[in-house]
Amino acid sequence: MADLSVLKQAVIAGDRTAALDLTSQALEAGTSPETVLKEALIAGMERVGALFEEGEYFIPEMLLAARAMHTAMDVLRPHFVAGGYQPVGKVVLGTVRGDLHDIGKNLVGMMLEGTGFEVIDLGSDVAPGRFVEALADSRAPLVGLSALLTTTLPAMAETVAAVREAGLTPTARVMIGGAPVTEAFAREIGADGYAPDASAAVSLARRLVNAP
Ligand code: B1M
Repeated sequence: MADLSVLKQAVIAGDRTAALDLTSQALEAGTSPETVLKEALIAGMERVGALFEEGEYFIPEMLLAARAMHTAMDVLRPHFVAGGYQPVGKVVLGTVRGDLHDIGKNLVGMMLEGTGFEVIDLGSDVAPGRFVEALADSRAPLVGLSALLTTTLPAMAETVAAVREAGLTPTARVMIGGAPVTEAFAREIGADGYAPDASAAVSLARRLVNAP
């Protein structure tokens, strides 16, 4: 198996070229895409978060790390998406208003696509009305909301309320996730479910749309 600590270090250093090469090499050496993702890329971003908290890293370093992670994810994407199960249904996905973090949301989208969902990705900083509009236009039975900041949790609650108030047909189910989100918060704001990570998001999504 490839030495994933070097790839993790490339993400931490924001070295996009090394992240790209080392991800390809790890896959070629037979390391699974899931292992590369968890043990190098996500582990690297966790370290970046810790360095930011410790005052060692600032926004530019976080941005470079995020760019390196995105580049590596582009290499991984086809491996997840190639799974290609039976079409399961549509899901509208986005990061809520005021929140620019999109790496976790993109991962969730990638895994959903890989398990047969058609993902309508609205991006980040998405206003509640935009989610409602996309649900009405697509008639998707499911919407996924991501938030990474404690300060954007109220926007998540607002979005759930907007979806409920819109009285969509079919009634859309709402799933939520992101680092500050909890099961208790999901219950509190009336979401239909919470997933702590991208693979749990897939199981939850399948359950919410009653897929076998
Ligand atoms: Co920001 N940031 N950031 N940041 N950033 C965090 C989140 C923070 C925890 C860092 C820290 O202080 N340790 C902190 C939040 C503190 C808090 O609210 N309690 C923080 C802060 C404070 C900020 C700013 C306010 C900094 C500032 O300006 N002073 C600012 C806010 C900007 C804004 O959004 N308005 C800011 C900016 C940024 C960058 C733009 C520089 C960059 C984002 C780039 C991008 O996404 N394109 C950035 C980054 C990279 C981070 C950290 C380092 C990494 C986030 C990440 O991508 N993690 C982060 C620290 C950390 O998380 N350790 C931090 C990897 C990713 C795979 O995990 O997103 O958790 P995550 O996704 C997981 C699960 O949460 C779950 O599945 C995913 C995969 O397993 N999940 C879902 C996510 N969404 C889901 C949806 C689902 C289900 C599961 O269903 C729909």
